[in-house]
Amino acid sequence: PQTIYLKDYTPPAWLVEDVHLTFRLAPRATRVTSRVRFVPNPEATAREFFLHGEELKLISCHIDGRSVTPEVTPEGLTCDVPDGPFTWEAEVEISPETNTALEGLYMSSGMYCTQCEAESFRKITYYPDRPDVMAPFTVRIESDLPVMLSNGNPVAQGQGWAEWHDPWKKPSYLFALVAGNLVNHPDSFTTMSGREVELNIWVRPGDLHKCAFGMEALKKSMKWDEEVYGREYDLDIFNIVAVDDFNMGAMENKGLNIFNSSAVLASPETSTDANFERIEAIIAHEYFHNWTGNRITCRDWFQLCLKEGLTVYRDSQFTSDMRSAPVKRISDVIDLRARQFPEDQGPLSHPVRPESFQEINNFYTATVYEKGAEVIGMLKRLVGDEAYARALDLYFERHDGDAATIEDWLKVFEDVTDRDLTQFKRWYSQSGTPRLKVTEEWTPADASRPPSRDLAANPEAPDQVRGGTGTYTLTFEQHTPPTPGQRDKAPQVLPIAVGLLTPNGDEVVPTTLLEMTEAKQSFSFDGLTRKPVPSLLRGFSAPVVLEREASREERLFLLAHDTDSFTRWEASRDLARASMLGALTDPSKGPDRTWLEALRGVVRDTELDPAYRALLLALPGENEMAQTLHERGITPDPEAIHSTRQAHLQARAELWQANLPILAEEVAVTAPYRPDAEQSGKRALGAAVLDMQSRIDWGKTAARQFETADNMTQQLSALACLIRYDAKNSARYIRDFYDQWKDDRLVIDKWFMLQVSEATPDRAAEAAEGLTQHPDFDLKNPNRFRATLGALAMNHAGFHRADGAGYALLADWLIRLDTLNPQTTARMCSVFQAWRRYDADRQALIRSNLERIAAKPDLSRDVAEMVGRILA
Ligand code: B3K
Ligand code: ZN
Repeated sequence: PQTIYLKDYTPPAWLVEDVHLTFRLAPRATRVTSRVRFVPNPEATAREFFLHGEELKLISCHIDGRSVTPEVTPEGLTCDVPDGPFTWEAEVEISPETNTALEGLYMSSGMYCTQCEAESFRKITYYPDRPDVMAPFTVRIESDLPVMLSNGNPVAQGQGWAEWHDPWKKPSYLFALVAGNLVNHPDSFTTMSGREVELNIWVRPGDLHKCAFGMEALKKSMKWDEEVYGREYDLDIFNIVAVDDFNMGAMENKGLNIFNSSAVLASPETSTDANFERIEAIIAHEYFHNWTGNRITCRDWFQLCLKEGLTVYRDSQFTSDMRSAPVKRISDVIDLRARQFPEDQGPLSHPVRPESFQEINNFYTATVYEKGAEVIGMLKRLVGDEAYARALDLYFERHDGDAATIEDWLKVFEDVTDRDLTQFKRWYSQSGTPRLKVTEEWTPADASRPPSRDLAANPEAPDQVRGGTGTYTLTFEQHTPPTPGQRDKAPQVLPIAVGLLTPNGDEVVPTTLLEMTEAKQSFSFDGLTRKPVPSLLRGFSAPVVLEREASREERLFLLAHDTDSFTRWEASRDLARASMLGALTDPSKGPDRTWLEALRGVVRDTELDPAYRALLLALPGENEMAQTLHERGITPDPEAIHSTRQAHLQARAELWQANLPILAEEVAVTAPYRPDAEQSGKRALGAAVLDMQSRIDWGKTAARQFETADNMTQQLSALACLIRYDAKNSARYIRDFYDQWKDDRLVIDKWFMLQVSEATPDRAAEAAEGLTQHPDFDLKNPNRFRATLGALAMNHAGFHRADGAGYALLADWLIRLDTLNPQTTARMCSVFQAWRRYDADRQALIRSNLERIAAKPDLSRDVAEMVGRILA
């Protein structure tokens, strides 16, 4: 397979002035005719005429009305063309019904839909399928189906046809078409300049009652983007469609967002609080793309983070504003560590802006998305909120209608702030997670020196530090281990937010941003009377691994007193990690009781947000512990991690036994179900309490909750506890749940997933294998596949079972799926990325399974690239 390099970018030879498409829909023989007006690109160096096209049956083609015979290859076609502007017309035939890859035009439960990003428009017709070719589209759809949608505004419709026109020029990856027997949940939105926009969520008839929440989320997103970024919507209509078979969450096609039904449909009875929050965030994310992605798109796919990093950053700001900012930040860091850190520290590590690829779909990664968003957060921290706002205004003004680059993006910040961002740009080109070592030094009060004026003059400074002459110095050393293709790393710009606390808990130095640019750098604080306690990397101000072994006393102090909610949570996390590490390295050691006592105090503090307390309670997961051990040069033993973690949870439940009823009562929700932050937080804490109670009463309380819950959040958390702690009856509850929900695909996905993710390590592979034999298992549906085989990989100890049963089962199914759906298969291969963490026996087992996948005849380019990189 061919490798594409960023450095080889050349501008397109031909630009497109406008596009007319006609679709005559038929399941196995859809005819697509295109009429495209090409003009020479004055900026191009070559004139070669090449159109992408894959898996197309070419019926005819014409240039300026004359029939031509192009040279066709599996990748596209070339043709002799005039020197000046001309009109290209082509007719092709495609087969949506047999398209199981879910890329291009395909069918899902009787409806037609499309997915073109990144490079699948070429499976619909011949076209320059690259994001720097932008054009207005007019689309005519012909079919018997009642609803026919495309991008832009509706122009006209009649019996059996509909026409759409999108006046905004766009790249082909934003093209979309939907046709089906659909019903809509309608609404409207009046934009800041007073324009009325029609809004619709289109679903299959049985799903109409699951649209209201998504619609509210859409309206909130539209309003928020006006208020916070000054961005107004720009068409008369905005459509969202829910599709059951979809490779990812959703897609931001201009004016016609297509969603995995799991990312838009919700009702209290069938969706959890986490589902609601995710739906709100994805709807916002896709909507925000209208400006960051669609109006300003990417010059080429190497610039993917330009739209994805920024849009993730924007949707996280939105969620922080709609819900709780500290809770959102902590959840994002948990996610970053779970998904991005292992990626950045393993064989798949790549820069936020990759420099080469074989299959671009393999680069829709946590690094491009989540680290890409972290980079924007750092930039904002460094320049300040006000300069960030001005830079964004300039970005929208300067680049509206452009296919832009990271250079363009950074330039607006340089122009607005006069900063030189050359070094900062390393965040885009250098892969790997920086390690940050910290040492501290305290120079006590020196009587011969006059007291520090700054602090003495500061009326906010606590009394006991006034007049001090002591100096506290923090020395940081940054180091990024080598990553594939990048041996030597240069120092990065690290914004390090620190606060200093006095031993009685007052903040003597409020949050201050230190700007580290050297490999080793010191920062001093003077005018102090006593050695302060540092609160480091507040808000997780840079995506690094902090290497500092603080004492247990210091961590306990921060857990009790830190004024920054992130570092306070981090102290609790560090204590949990230290306790588990202690038990793992010395089996005679049990859980750290002092920590558990201290944590109990904080968790009982009713002044604190229940959602935040739930986060304080959550122990690092088994995968995170494996990663932590690996970072410390210890080979993780999955079984030992599992049993140690369980022992911790058990000890805590027993220790806190007397407090559980009171906690449960405190978080009980009596008001009607609402999926908002307040109620969800209480239910999250409630679920943690229920887990502890279930360890003690063997599922008695959980059974009651399972029977009486009026919402999926509580029904599912109860079922999880019953599977975990009531081995005798769990089969019955699992059956009851199935009987209750067998007609709801999204709930049955949960049912599949829970049985695998909650299975004991010795049973997980069998549970997954058994479910693949269930009549409702559907290899072609990515949600169901992930719910079954993806869930196995999430069951850390089950997946890594020493006999290799987990690896073999997953590899078997990946080999089967590759023939049908390369993209989902390739994505799932990443569960093997951390294989070198483990012992030699497990490594050998994983290697042989990866080699088995690699040896599959006709292996897709997607999977070949992934397995090749993982094994390299
Ligand atoms: N832009 C799409 C992702 C497309 C993935 C293609 N393999 C969804 C999003 O990020 O909003
Ligand atoms: Zn996106």
